[in-house]
Amino acid sequence: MPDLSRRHAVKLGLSSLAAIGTSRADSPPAPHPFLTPATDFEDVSRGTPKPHTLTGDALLRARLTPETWRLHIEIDPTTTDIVTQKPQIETPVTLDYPALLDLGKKHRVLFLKAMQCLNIANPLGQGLWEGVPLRDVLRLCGPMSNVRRIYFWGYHNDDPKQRFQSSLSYTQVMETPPGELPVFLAYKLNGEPLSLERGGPVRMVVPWAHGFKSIKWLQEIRLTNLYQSNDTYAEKNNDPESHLKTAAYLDPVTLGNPAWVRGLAISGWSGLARVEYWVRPAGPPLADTDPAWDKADWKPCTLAPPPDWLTILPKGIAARDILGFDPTSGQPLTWPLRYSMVSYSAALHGLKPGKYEVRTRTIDLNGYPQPEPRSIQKSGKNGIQMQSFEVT
Ligand SMILES: Nc1nc2c(c(=O)[nH]1)N[C@H]1C(S)=C(S)[C@@H](COP(=O)(O)O)O[C@H]1N2
Ligand SMILES: [Mo]
Repeated sequence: MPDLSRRHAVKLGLSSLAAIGTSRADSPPAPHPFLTPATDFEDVSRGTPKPHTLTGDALLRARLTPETWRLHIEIDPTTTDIVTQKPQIETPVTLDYPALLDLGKKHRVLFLKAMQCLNIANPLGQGLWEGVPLRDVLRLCGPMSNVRRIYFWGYHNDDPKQRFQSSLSYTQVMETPPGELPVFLAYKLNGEPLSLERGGPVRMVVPWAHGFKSIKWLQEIRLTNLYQSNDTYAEKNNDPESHLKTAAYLDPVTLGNPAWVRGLAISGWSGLARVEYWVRPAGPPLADTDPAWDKADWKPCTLAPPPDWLTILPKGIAARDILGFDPTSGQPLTWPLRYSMVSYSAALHGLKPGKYEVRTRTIDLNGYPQPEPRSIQKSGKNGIQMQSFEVT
């Protein structure tokens, strides 16, 4: 297909320029890889020593190998009897790794998700996570009554002070609206067993949430009547019920003629309609109240089309098996995919020599530009990013 232009290629959904044998000067730089290799995720872990640095006997004692891993599900013994009836489950449950994989044969879910920390501006990585919905694991406990919240933590050096825990309401765990995604216990990332560094053997994944709900080295689940969130992050002055924010993250500008603005955007809770950029001559730092914001000339960026799933998905995994994809066509039901990242780009033609700054922002499906409608940074960093560059 020698005479296919980049624009045609985009229309056809061909993401690889190499595949069409062109290298025209006005082709955007290649999009970011869709899946982040497990070892390239930015790591956010606490603890001394960090659980993923344990080896040998210490690792076995910590029960962080597939052979030794156990999950305990019980009633929270500290739960107070606020209401007359005590919380109950029929049986406490201890689950081992083969039993979890066995549940996976019947209930497995696959889901593409960006991992992002509420407190760090840039996303940590994007993976194909695989596991068993938490609701199917909790069913092993038999009938429950008077449970209002589920909280969970991982291995933390057997030191309660190091515990990093999170929680969800009973309803969030047990019910999933159509088109939404269940909380699940992940045992694979990008088709491989979940590495120790990424929280293996088993980690919680909460699709809509920031990273602090996705507890690594998961070992304990407690069912409680207490209704408050008792997340470690809640105690640190964060919004414990925040959802992933729709926001654009900006790479350094690729200089050349044209110059390229590019980066990654997360499609969060409120969806992603488009990404826009704004170029202006470099100046002193722009205050949030500067009148220039009202006159800003925002222009559209182009979103990368869906990648060739056959090429990027791990062997043996079909796109139609992933939540959010059409089971017949194997194409995403929406693009971009919710809770995942998409590459964007825009060509800057004909800029006169000089110093510039560029900003990018998202517009969500309600028409709100970033950082609206919720710009409180303790509910997730979604400030507008800026890069400076010079045209010579
Ligand atoms: N057990 C445990 N789980 C944890 C954490 C932790 O410190 N300990 N940090 C959380 C936070 S705040 C984030 S942002 C994500 C980061 O996931 P990653 O290290 O796989 O990128 O892990 C979450 N899960
Ligand atoms: Mo985080």
